[in-house]
Amino acid sequence: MAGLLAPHPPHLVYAENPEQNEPSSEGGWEQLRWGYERLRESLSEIDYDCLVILSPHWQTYVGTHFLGVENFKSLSVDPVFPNLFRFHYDMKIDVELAQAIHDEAQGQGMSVKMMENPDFRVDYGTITSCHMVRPQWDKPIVAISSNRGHAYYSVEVMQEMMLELGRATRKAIEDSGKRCVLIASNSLSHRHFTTESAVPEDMSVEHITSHAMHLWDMRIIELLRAGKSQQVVNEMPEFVEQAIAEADGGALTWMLSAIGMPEHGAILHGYGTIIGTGNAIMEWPCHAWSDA
Ligand code: 2X7
Ligand code: FE2
Repeated sequence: MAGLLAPHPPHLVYAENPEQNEPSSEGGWEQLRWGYERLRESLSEIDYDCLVILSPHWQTYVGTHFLGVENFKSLSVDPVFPNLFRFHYDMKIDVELAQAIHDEAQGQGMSVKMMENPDFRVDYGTITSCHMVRPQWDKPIVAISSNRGHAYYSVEVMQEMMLELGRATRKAIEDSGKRCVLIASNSLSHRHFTTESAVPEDMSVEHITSHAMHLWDMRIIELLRAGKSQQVVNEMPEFVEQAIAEADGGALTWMLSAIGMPEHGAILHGYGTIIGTGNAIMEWPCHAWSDA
């Protein structure tokens, strides 16, 4: 098992110019794309069966949902950046593992549901992170929604639910015997510009929105590099409130819980901003830890 923080701004796919994406670019956001390159290199050394991902852009307001159809194939258009992301995806789902995590979470009293509509359009967060982690699209995926508990309760309640979902995920994966890479798909600080430059990939205008956002990003990265996962979870309410952090969707807390709230330091593969938001690419190579 390995855990990843793998952010999903569609700009990264746009800048890569894969054949599945309709718009074309002159590149951009290289610091982050080189970070993803280093992550892919690191993952190429391990053999795994499946990607398990939680995306804050699949928003379900009644419980946590799991994609529950073997194959999803369609066009995904980013609602905010249709000029950057019109991506033709063809995705295999590990329905068996999705169902097992669903059942385990249900057994723990969580509100959960399998999403069995074959015409459902998969969100761009799931697609972007999966593409950047594994552009070959040859691994089955378990995709988990964000139940937005912070919106109608609080960040604290959302965290508790994600800790429980993480434990259920871990138990179901262990029982399945499958080797999984778990992806928290989110940016860190998430205050973004409200206008776009004429050339979106013009890097002369790319920077963090404010010093305060930079300080929060660096704090979270240093804590994770130092193995202080529990402290990050403890500080999440302040981080979410002050940095409008995209970890509000629960992905980071879920992933840290699923890999056992590690005290081992994470590897930082890259950091960069995208329309002012802070994004870190990080890896927790649990498979290499003797106590894992
Ligand atoms: O979804 C995103 C994001 N999280 C950050 C920046 C830009 C676009 O999309
Ligand atoms: Fe996002």
